[in-house]
Amino acid sequence: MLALLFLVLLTTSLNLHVEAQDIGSRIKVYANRGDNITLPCHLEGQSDFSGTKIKWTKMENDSTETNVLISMGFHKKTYGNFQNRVYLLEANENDATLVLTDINLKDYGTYRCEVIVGLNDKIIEVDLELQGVVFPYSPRRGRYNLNFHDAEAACLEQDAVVASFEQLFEAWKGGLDWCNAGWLNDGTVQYPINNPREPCGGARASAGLRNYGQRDKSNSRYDVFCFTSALKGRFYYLILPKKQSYDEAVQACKNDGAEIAKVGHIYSAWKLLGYDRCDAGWLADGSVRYPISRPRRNCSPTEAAVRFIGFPDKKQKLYGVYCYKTQ
Ligand SMILES: *[C@@H]1O[C@H](CO)[C@@H](O)[C@H](O)[C@H]1NC(C)=O
Ligand SMILES: CC(=O)N[C@H]1CO[C@H](CO)[C@@H](O)[C@@H]1O
Repeated sequence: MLALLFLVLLTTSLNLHVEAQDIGSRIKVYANRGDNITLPCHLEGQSDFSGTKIKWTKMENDSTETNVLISMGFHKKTYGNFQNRVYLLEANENDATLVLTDINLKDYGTYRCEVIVGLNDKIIEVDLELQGVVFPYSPRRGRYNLNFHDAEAACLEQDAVVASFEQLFEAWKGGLDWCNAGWLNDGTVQYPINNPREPCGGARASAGLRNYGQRDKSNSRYDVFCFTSALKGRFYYLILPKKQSYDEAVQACKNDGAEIAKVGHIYSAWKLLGYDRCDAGWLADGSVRYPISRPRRNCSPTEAAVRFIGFPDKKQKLYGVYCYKTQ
């Protein structure tokens, strides 16, 4: 209904400065990493766009805008990491739809299509959501050791980015329960609780996200919630005749034409591909984990999860290894 109203406004009041600020009617587009997608922007009732200016921008978390593509008739320019990855579909003369190719994790967010015809300025917003998985992360040196910048680097090293509030909220709705606080990409520190209990914000508190609010990005130290999406390559457990030390594990993957897998890889394979393997294996950060999709005796009996053994002594020859092969 509101969407309809907005279109009516657009078509009947060409002299008004109209902004599509109604969140309820905002367009959402869902994608996986690596996909090519279109971000729709049609302006009904508009006479053709030739000679008009079309400007696509992305809203950043600090509410600034960065340029994606600007088109003035035949002149088109693309910007930053969108360079050579975006173009206008131009399906018809009212179409300002953007094609975005080879989606990556940082493409997540809100895009704004602005069409300027003479003195009129039309804006449509589109949310690009990535299908993926949120996972809590703390490094070898232990819990609550990451300032915001460390947290960004830690997720990147695991083939992930720092999760947004919306991504953590979705993960919480999907059952994520984690009692250590972690950074989100808006600079807040939060944690998701589905089973309220005393050490995690109180047994009587309702289930939800516990929010510590904005924290000092340089001086406050927490864990982090990372987000990753579909894999382009292949994640697998390497079958070997014996258990490995960490260095042997790294070499074994190399010998197989692969690399030792990252924490983001194991979560993505587990969540999005249902990967299940009851063998503890080394990962690139020196942790040992195994992914269980079908809970059973001796293999995470109570829940589907990526089980965490810890960060053992790297010389111990007690584990297998998970590898990742880019295809
Ligand atoms: C996406 O588009 C690019 C360039 O237009 C093309 O080379 C590629 O094959 C497409 N990828 C997919 C997954 O369709
Ligand atoms: C102001 C601010 O918080 N900017 C951050 C937006 O998100 C990117 C990616 O996570 C960070 O690099 C910026 O620091």
